[in-house]
Amino acid sequence: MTPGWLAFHPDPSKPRFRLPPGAVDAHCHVFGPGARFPYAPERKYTPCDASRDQLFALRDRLGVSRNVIVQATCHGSDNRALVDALQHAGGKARGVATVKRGVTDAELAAMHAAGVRGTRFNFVRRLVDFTPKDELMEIAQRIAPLGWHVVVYFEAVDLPELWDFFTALPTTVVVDHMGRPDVRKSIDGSEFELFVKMLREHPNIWSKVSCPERLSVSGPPALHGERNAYRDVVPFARRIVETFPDRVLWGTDWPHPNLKDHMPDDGLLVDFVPHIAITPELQRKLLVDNPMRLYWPEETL
Ligand code: 0GY
Repeated sequence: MTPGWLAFHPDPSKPRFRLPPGAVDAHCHVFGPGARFPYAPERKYTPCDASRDQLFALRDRLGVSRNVIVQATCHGSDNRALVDALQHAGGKARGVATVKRGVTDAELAAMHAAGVRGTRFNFVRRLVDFTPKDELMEIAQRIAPLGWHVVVYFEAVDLPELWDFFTALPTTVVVDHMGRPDVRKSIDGSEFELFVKMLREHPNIWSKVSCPERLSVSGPPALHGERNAYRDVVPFARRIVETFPDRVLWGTDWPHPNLKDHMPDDGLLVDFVPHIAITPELQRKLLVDNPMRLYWPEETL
């Protein structure tokens, strides 16, 4: 594991907020185990192992019903750990893979059969080397006929440069972690407004309102026992949930790669939800209806 980085919380608290039946954790990962599913040679960090069985145990502890497992950069475009997790989830997990331009139709079909429903394009410089946009567009065109979507991860300052590419994608586009706003800046400032404008003008673009623990400056609760964590992220996430209630997803981001300062208690991340989706209807859309429509459409017809 990369020195100085933390392992996931060994004993997350039981959330106070009761998730609605059928709730989906739509952003989480599996890492390795490295001895069985080696990490990619080109990776920028080495995580702690975080197995599918540990993910499924967390799911049950938090009261989540299903997972969407997202390929992380430390596994590159080798999706074997992801596919293995999907195949052992009893239908309760779907996935987002990372594919390269040379991927074959047979490989795509095999991933689809395992439960993959999207591909991820990562633009966070500390995590990946640059992939040319024409190559990514070609991949998007390959996966579109399968009904897959594209998940994009980037930093807010890079949105102006990425705007034309994102808005030209031929599929549903899901933005990780609200496009990583700088929550020290005004919610009404030009940076966050550009993100809101992108969703307003492009009804195929969705957002995950995840990762308050990464975005927060105020951090976890200072007082032991207080469960109102990451409050500086609340106005940003709440605005997205209330403006685009049918295009938002929530996830834990377990096992939280790359965190150095503190490791979130996953129970607190669940208790964050009623602060950003304040009515039962908004909660049901965020946690159940939207992820089901995107990842298990055959069950929602
Ligand atoms: C996340 C966030 C991070 C890492 C990755 O694929 C990844 O390695 O996404 C991060 O370091 O911000 O969504 O897991």
